[in-house]
Amino acid sequence: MKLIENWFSERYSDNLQLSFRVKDQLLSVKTDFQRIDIFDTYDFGKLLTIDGTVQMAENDEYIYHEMITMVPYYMAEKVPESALVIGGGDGGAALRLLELGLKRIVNVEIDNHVVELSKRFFPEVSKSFSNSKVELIIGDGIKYVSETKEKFDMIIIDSTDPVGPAEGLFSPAFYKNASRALNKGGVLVTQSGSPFYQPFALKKAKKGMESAFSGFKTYVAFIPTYPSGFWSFTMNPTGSRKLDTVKTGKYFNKEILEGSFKLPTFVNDILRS
Ligand code: AG3
Repeated sequence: MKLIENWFSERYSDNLQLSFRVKDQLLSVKTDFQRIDIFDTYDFGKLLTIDGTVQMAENDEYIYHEMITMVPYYMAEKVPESALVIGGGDGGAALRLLELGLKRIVNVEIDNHVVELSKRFFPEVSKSFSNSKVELIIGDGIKYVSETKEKFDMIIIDSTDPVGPAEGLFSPAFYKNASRALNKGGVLVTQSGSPFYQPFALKKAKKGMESAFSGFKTYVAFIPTYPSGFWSFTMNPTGSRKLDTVKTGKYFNKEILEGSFKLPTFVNDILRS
């Protein structure tokens, strides 16, 4: 008989948290940047958390990773061939970009431990790093975009929440530098948090985007392991290209490409304020 039940909880507010029942805690490490934990959960498979916040679960990572890559891929004015991923140390965004046929991907992750642990515990996701089309740079994405001479068709900011190490990735200065590294007609997209629990994240992303481009576009997805289960992404506005067919993912499809830009009133209100 099992007498002890173990749970990992992410706290959303003082009065609410989401708890995952865990079989085991596989690892806990404090790096120079953050604390990383890996759990083996009953319902979502292996779970990666950073500073107590869920980053990736085996059983629903496809939603986040499809939505942060496939939507912008089809919103670009030309078929994208190159991409810069900032963050994304698990390799999940790079993996989906490879599946879309991109020829060159530069992935700048600040914390080597995220990459190493993902290789160890999430080999199916992080296998992208062994593809020769992917160049992995361990370094500061903020510094990288301010120095690089290279230009990309897509820039994907796959960051943690805008508190702590990722805060600078939501600043107007960062968006300005990043926009300089974007080819004409290209797409820059960032994860912009839970509109319900983190309206400040969405507002910051919107402001940053507006400071560097002529406006912004926000789209949403259902992600069960993230706060409120309802997540937002924000990108620069683009012209459209003619799309003959659109790949169908496990979450993404042709209807989602259009429908995910239709926002509830409370989200429009955040974006207007
Ligand atoms: N990066 C964004 C996760 C943000 C989740 N926030 C939270 N749980 N409070 C995900 C990394 C996947 N490549």
